[in-house]
Amino acid sequence: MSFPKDFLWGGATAANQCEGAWNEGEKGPSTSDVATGGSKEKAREFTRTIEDNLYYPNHEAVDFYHHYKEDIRLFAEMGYKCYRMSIAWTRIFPKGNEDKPNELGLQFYDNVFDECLKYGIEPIVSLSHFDTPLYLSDTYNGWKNRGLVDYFVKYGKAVIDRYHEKVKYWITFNEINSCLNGPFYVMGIRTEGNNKLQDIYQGTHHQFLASAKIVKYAHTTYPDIKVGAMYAGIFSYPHTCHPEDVIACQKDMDKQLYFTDVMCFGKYNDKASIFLKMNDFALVTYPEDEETLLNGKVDYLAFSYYMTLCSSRNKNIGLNLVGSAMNSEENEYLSEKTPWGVPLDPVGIRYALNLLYNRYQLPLFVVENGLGTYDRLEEDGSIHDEYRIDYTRKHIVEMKKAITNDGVPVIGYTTWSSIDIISAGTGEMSKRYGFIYVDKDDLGNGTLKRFRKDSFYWYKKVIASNGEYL
Ligand code: P53
Repeated sequence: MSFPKDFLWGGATAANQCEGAWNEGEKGPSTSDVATGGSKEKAREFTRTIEDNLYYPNHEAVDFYHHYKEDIRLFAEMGYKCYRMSIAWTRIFPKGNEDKPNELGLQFYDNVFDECLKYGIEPIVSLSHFDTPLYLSDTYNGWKNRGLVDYFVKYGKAVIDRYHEKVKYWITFNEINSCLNGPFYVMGIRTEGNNKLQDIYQGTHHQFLASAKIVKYAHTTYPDIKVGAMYAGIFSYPHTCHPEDVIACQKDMDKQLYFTDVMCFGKYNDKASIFLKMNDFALVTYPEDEETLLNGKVDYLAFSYYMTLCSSRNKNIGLNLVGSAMNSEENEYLSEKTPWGVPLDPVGIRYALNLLYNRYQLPLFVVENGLGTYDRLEEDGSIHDEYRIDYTRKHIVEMKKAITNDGVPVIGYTTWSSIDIISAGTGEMSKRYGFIYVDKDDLGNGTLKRFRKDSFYWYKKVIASNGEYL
């Protein structure tokens, strides 16, 4: 048994982490433009304004904005069937609330999509990936304000109207549950202390509405379009078979899956409602919200997979701001960790696929999976990243079992990332995920020249054989 014939192999990036050109083409600043450089020891800071003496790695990133032709040519050389990317809201509506979209921004993505389609690469597009317009954050405290629903829907309609013939698969919000670890970065909400969780849940209520309205619009206007939700891959095992550890694990998972529950089921089911009540979160909702949610159920569920965690009755797991596990118990059966402390667990992707399918019965799309680590550029321009090949191979093997042995429908697989980009968690370049190396360091120095890693040639064979060669 093997992968479906039309399986979508490819790679992924996000606008804020690869495009650069943060103030070109009339683009406005977003939350990621006020994120400073950090490291695994030091979290990134989010400044109020852009300060002259600070380094903001996303401003130039790897300059995909000026290199997209070269980069997409390399993706095509790898044989990509699809390329997952995001549109920067602030290229289309620089402040987020303008009357008319910015034609320069629209033209840029037309160029990118045309370049992809020229090679038969299907674009998979997220509307929001950690880049709320800074103006909306400053003026309304971001998604905490219900006003953002209409602004986002307007933006979503504008790009779907423009690109519906070029883009079939859409994702409304990247990693809907990642708001829990970074409300400002993810949803433009500045919040601290007692109100923090309340604000986050209120903000996501608004995101659910915006997503549902876009789903409904897409379905009624362009029946071929598929709109997905996306889950930040937090998958936990019970640390022991102590019954209370097993319950703690279920609770930890429910807490993360709360967000996709609403988007996939189209309502706050009993689990979600009880969760809100138990935590004393009082959401401000309008009577019509119920119908809005019900009419905007997503068509598929995309997710990222990097690791598994372990829950126990003593701790509450989560993710920390640098993108590694927080409060997880150690898993004694997993021996390897990345230098950033991410435990490697290829079997976990099979677990994840089964878990999500059992809960939602929706087609799944693995839109992020990859190894973030140090690479060395050799003098002859080669990069021998056999560790990345090994990592990816093992994950694909397990994904294949989920498809062929367990009967989980999977639309496709996109590695994180296609090309080296700025790390979301730390702002580093040296935490490299790409199959294409970019000559740039953590301080922003480098030629931006691109080099094919060994994994590039390996992945090309995997795609060409539809996952038979691994
Ligand atoms: P970085 C944390 C945990 C899991 C996924 O992360 C996460 C995060 C965010 O820190 O986000 C996704 O770059 C995200 C990407 C991000 C990627 O994981 O922190 O969708 O934007 O780059 C990897 O190592």
